[in-house]
Amino acid sequence: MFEKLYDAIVRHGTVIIHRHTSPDGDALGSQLGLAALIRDNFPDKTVFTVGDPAGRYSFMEGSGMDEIPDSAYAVALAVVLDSAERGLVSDGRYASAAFSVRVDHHILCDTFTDVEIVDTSFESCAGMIAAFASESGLALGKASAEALFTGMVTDSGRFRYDSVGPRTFALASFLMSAGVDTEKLYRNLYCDSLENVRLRASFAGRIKKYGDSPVAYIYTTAEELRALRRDPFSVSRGMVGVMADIRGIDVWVNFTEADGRVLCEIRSSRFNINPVAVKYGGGGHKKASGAEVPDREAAMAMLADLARLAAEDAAGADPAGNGTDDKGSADIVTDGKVTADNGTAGGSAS
Ligand SMILES: [Mn+2]
Repeated sequence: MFEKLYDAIVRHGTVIIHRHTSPDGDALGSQLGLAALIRDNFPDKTVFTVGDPAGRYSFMEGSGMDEIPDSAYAVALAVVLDSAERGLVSDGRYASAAFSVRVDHHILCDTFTDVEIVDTSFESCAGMIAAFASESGLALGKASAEALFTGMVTDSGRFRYDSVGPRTFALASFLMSAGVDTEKLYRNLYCDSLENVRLRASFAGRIKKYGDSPVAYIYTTAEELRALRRDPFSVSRGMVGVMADIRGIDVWVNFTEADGRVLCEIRSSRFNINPVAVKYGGGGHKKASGAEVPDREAAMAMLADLARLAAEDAAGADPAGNGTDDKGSADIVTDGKVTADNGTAGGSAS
């Protein structure tokens, strides 16, 4: 499925690699992994990686981005990775490249490059680049393998999510045989500041159960948020995980009052909670979605909807609705057609 990417790389002397803004482990992993892969296999090519800073993933080798002039795009191939929509791409100059290819694993909702390689059955974009390396018979170096492995392990929730299958482990095995130092990687990925651990502990103490339902929540008022001296996003997204992995809790929501609204981060270990997020104007994934509601009353109404959904779905045979769209096979689109958007709004996890 990657012939067009391979051909495009062969045909261009300069390759500029983009990914989404505020990069996560997969955005950077696929970007740095592909850059190293091209450098290793096509030493005569000039490869640039561009975008906003790597943030907490700055420990990754080569994560300092390149500054390049606009003129570099005139004869270049731009590769856009892990980005579902054009507005999410860091550095919009990819659009001025001589040719462009996108590789992504999100539900197709926008087409904006000359060649689009989108396959939602992959757990990560890095996994797609690993498959590209494997299918194309490219030599895989340690730097490339470590970056790609970082993307796979982070976007798969440490190989736990539904999207993980035999292919995930086959590709992880392929990467590990190039010498991935997992001990060093996990030390960088899975460690937190004492301050954050204390904050999580205080949030754990505030978990509430919604009646007799398997729904839990934490509600942080605007006043409480001010006292924490944290930005709303880091509390909303950063603290939702304290409610994960609790026996008897299948759905959980972290509510955070900010700027006159209530941010809602919704998660489930079993059910497709996405329709509830969509009902409240948000979106995201089946088991991880987000929304914003006007007030506490609306937040409580959302909990009632989630409790109802959990009760109904638990009675059904297919709790997560896995029989349908999640296992989509390869969508390779080369023209301008856009398929239906299943909802990536709402600022939820990617
Ligand atoms: Mn991704």
